Amino acid sequence: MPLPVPVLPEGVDPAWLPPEAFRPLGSRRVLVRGSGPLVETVHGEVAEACARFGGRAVREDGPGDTEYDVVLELTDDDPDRLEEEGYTYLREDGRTTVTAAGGAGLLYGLFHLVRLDETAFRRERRKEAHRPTPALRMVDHWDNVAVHPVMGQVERGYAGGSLFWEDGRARGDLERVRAYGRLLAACGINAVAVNNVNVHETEAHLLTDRIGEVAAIADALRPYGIRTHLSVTFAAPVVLGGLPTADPLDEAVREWWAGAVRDVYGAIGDFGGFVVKADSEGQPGPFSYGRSHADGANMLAAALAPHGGTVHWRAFVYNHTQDWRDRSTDRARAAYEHFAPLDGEFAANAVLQVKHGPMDFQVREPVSPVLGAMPHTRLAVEVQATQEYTGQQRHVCWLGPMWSEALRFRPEGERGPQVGELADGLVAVSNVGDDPFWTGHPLAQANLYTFGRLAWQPDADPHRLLDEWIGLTFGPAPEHLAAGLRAALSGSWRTYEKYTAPLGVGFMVQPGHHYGPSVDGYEYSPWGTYHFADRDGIGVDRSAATGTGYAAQYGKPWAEVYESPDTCPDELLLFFHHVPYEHVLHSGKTVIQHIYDTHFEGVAEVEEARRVWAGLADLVDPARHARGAERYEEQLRGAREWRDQINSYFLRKSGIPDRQGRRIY
Ligand code: GCV
Repeated sequence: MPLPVPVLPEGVDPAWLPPEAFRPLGSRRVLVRGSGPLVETVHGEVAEACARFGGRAVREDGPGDTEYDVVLELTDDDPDRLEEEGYTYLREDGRTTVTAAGGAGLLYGLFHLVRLDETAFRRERRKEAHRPTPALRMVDHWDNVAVHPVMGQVERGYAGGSLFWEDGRARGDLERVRAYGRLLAACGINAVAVNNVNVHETEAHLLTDRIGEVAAIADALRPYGIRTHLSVTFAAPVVLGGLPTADPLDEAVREWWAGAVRDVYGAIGDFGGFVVKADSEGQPGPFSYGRSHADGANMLAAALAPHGGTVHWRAFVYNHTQDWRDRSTDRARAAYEHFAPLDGEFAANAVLQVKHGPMDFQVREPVSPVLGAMPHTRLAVEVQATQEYTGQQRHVCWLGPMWSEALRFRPEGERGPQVGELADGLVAVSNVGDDPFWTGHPLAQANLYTFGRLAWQPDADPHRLLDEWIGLTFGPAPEHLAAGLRAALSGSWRTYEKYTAPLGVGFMVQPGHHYGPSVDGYEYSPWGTYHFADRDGIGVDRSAATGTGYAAQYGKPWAEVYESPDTCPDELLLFFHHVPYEHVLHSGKTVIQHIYDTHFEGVAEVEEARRVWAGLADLVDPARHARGAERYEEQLRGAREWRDQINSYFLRKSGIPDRQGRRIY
C-alpha cells in the first residue's frame, strides 16, 4: 500500500518540498518496482504527484503497459555497490531510470529527480551512481520535553516550540513530524536525536518508562529512512535505576545499561543509539569515578553493540568554571587535551562528536585540531544550524560556506585528506521548531537544507546547494528572484562576521542569551572566552612560543602557519595572536582600520540585502515575504548596534581615529 504523503497543517510552509516541485515527475507515467516499507513511501510520493499533475503511477509491472517515462526500481543484485542508501540515475531512450539496492536509496533517488526538475526527463544522461560520503547524517534537537525555566522548550531554539514535545509530553499528532522527516530525507539526513543533550530530570525518563513516546516519534520518522536517537544522562543508573553509582566499570552499572538498552530495542527495533554530553557544562560523566571518556563511551557502546546501535559521545569538554585571571588555561585547548590521548581506545560503535571549531560555534573559528589528531577513532563533525551566535534566525546568516570551509580543511596540509573525508558522520544542531516557517526566518531554511546536502557530500560546492534550495523552494522562478535570493544569502555569513566580533576573536555577545553585542560580556567570566583588549592591542596569544600553546595542537603545516602573525590568515589573526591595533594585516590595512571598515561595510551590506528583499515582494509568497521583511528590520537595527558598540569601544580603547572620519560614538 502506498504511504500517503504527510498533510501539512493549515498555514505551514512546505519549505523545499512544495507540491509544485513534483510537477515534472507527476505529469508522467511512472513505474515503481520493488517491495518494502520505504518503497511504499516512494510509491505514495509518486501516486500523490501523479494524482495532482495528471500522470500515471504504476506499481510493479502494469498489465500490458511497458511504456513508462520513469522507472524507480529496487534490484536484488548490487553491481554498483550502492548498498542501502545509494542509487543510480540514468536517462536513456527517452526513459529515466532510478535504481537502488535498498529502500532508502530509492527514496533518495526519487528526491534526486525532484531536484533535477524537468532536466531529469529531457536530456539523455549516462548512468551516474550516487552514494553518501558519511554514513551518519544527523540532526540533534536540543528540545526539552518540559519547558525549562531558563532555556525554555528548545534550548537555543529560535523557531517556536518543539516539533516533538508539548505540555511535558510527546505531541499526540505527529503528522508534522512525518512532514519533517520527509524534508530531512529530501536533503539526505538519516538520523534525528529528539531531545536536548542537557538531559534534565523529565527527559531522563525517556530512556525507560517514557520510551513509548520516543517510539511514537520513531514510527513517524522511519518511513523516511530516519533512525531515532536519544540523548541520555550518564547518571541514568543512579537517577533512574536507583544504583549507588554510575561508574562505567562497575558490573551492576553495566548490567543496568544492558537491560535498559534491551528494553529500548524492544520498543524501537531500529533505534539508532545515544547522544551523550558528559562532564560538560555541569552534566555528569565518568570523571566523577576517576574513569576516562573512553571508559564511559565504551560502556554504552557495549550495551548498544548487540543491537546495532551507536553512541555519539560529545567532545565538548572544558572547564566552565575557569578563573579569568588564570592565563595558563585556554578553553580552546580542552577538547584536544581530553580526547587526543584516547585515540584508538574507543569501541567500533562509538563515534566522537566534535564541534567543528575548538570553542563554540562562533562566526569564525579555526577547525578543531581534534579532527586531525584521532585517526583511529570514528569522528562526527558537529555544526550548529540553530543560529545561537550567528543572529538567532532574526539575522540572515547562511552558514553553508563556513561549514564547507571546515569540511574541506586538510589537517595534514595540501596532500592529506579533507575533514569531510575523515569524518564518519556530520551532525547539525537543528534550527527547526513548530514555527509555520519551520526556522523562524524563512531564509534560515537554507541552512538546514545545505547542511543535509553537505552531509551527503561534504565537498559539494555550497553555492550550488543554495541554488538547489532556491529552485526547490521558490519553484521555477524568474531569474530576477533567484538572483535576489542569491544576493541576500550567499555573502550573508561574511556580512554577519563583518559587523560582529572581528578577525576570529569570537564572543563579544550578551551573556546568557547570546544575542546582540556586549564587547566585554564574557571578558571576566568563568567560561573561558576572552579577547584581552587593552589600550595597545587585542587578541589571544595561542602561539607555542609565547602563548597558550594551542597552535601546537595542529600537525604540519598548520602549527607553523598559525604560530606566527606573519603567516596566520587575517581572518583568524585575533584567535591566535595578541597584536597592536596598528598591526598591518595581509590585506594592507591596520587591525583597527579593518575593524572600523568592516563594521561600516557590514551594515551597508545589510541595508542592501533588505533593499533586495523588499524588491522581491511581488515574487515571494506574501506571508513569507512579510516575515522576512520584519526580520530584516531587526537585523538592520541589530547590525547598527553591533557596529556602533564595537567601533566606539575600540576608538575609546585605542584612541586611534577612523581614517575616513566616519561617525563613531
Ligand atoms: C546544549 C553552548 C550552548 C549550550 C549548549 C552547549 C552544548 O554552550 O550555549 O546551550 O548546550 O553549547 O553544545 O552542549
